Amino acid sequence: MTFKGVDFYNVDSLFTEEERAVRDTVRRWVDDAVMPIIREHYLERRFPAELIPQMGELGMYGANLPAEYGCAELNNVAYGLIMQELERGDSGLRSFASVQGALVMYPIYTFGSEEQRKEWLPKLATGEVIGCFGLTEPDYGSNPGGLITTAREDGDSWVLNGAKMWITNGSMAHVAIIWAKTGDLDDSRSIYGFIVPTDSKGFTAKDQEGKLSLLASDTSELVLEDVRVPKDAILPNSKGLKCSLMCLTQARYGIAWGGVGAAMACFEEAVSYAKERVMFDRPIGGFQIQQQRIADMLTEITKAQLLCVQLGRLKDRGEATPQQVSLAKRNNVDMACECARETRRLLGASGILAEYQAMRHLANLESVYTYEGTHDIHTLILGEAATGMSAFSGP
Ligand code: TGC
Ligand code: FAD
Repeated sequence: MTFKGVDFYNVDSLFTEEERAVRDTVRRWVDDAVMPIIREHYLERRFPAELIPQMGELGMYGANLPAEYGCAELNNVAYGLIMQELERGDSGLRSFASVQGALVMYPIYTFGSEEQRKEWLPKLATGEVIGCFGLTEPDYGSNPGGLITTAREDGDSWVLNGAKMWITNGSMAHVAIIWAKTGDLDDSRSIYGFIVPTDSKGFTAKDQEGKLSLLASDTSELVLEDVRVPKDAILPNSKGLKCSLMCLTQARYGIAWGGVGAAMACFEEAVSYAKERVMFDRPIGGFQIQQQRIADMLTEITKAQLLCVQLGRLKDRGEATPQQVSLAKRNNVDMACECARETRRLLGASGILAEYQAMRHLANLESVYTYEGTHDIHTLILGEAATGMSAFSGP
């Protein structure tokens, strides 16, 4: 059955014809190619790698980057709608595209040399090359400025040492963007991004075992032991923590849209089940408690949709701030978690089955709540924006 969307406020009328066409193409593809297989992949803990080339053909990787590098050169609203539809299918799919586009292609495009752009972007755009982004370390999650992976110059090479944790696409990737310090470990201004082929000697990736979330996604630990890369592997304009945080802003923007997609999938499931499931001689959708659940979901999804459109328009005008992106990521992922949780509850015992979507989305969204800046970190970012006082470090 084709997904019709949740659109209580005619948000559709805020999109251009091209934006709607992009959304509808991805929507159909998710219905046809993802929905029939995602449950099986999730239960078997496998990312649906067979979809990677199709996503490339449809222009889903780095879709807001220029056509001269093989990208779709869409505006940010159309890009966001792609993320929305992918996450309606599964957060793992949106994660894959987010990492490839916002965390691998964006830094190469923004901080790389022209040679690096020409070498990597076209192959990343088709999915022929898969990338991952290594910022988080075992002891540096919310505070990446403290990272201790090092890159030291040695003749014509850089030599990298360190470990990265929780890396999406880590075991599948052909290339990793590794953030490392080139100078004093106390100085986050010495951080640079490096393009590291994953078949380099000394580079290992190990699957993160025991996950109960994002099962249809590859999450890995990376270890770099004297990994030697040529001098020109450094992204020349990536100096300082700020550059890695700029990448996060791109990914967080897509996640804000993705949250809407996951919430819409849950809402549709809740309404459909509420109409069909009969208890006490009537469909449960006729009971006030279930209607409250549905009304709350509809309200929050509608607010989140409007937030995304305005954020996208601001981003297209070059006016969106990282703090505005934080607000949308924080709100929309939390909102999606609530929708998934309430749908799961509305479904009663059926809600714990993989046959329905709610529990899968709920489990996934618990990761989305944590990655790309935990909900708490975005709270502090907004607190600082509002008060001018940073609560990150103590007195
Ligand atoms: P702070 O002093 O605040 O900032 C350093 C410089 O960076 C600027 N800045 C940003 N610029 C662009 N975008 C952002 N989001 C920015 N945030 C900060 C800032 O203005 C400053 O610039 P300047 O010119 O003054 O030097 O740095 P801090 O060390 O105090 O850290 C701030 C904090 C805590 C907000 C930051 O570290 C943070 O965002 N932490 C959360 C870490 C995080 O989100 N990690 C994500 C890892 S990647 C991931 O999770 C991928 S999931 C993939 C998937 O599957 O989808
Ligand atoms: P911690 O930073 O240890 O936080 C633990 C708790 O303390 C949280 O509740 C947090 O909100 C809270 N906390 C921390 N600091 C403060 C504070 N100042 N005030 C109040 N509370 C605070 N990283 C990558 O680099 N690349 C990836 O591709 C990637 N993919 C991921 C995929 C998955 C499935 C997951 C789960 C994570 C991924 N990450 C990735 C890592 C992710 O970004 C981190 O998990 C996240 O930034 C939080 O770091 P942490 O888990 O170390 O938590």
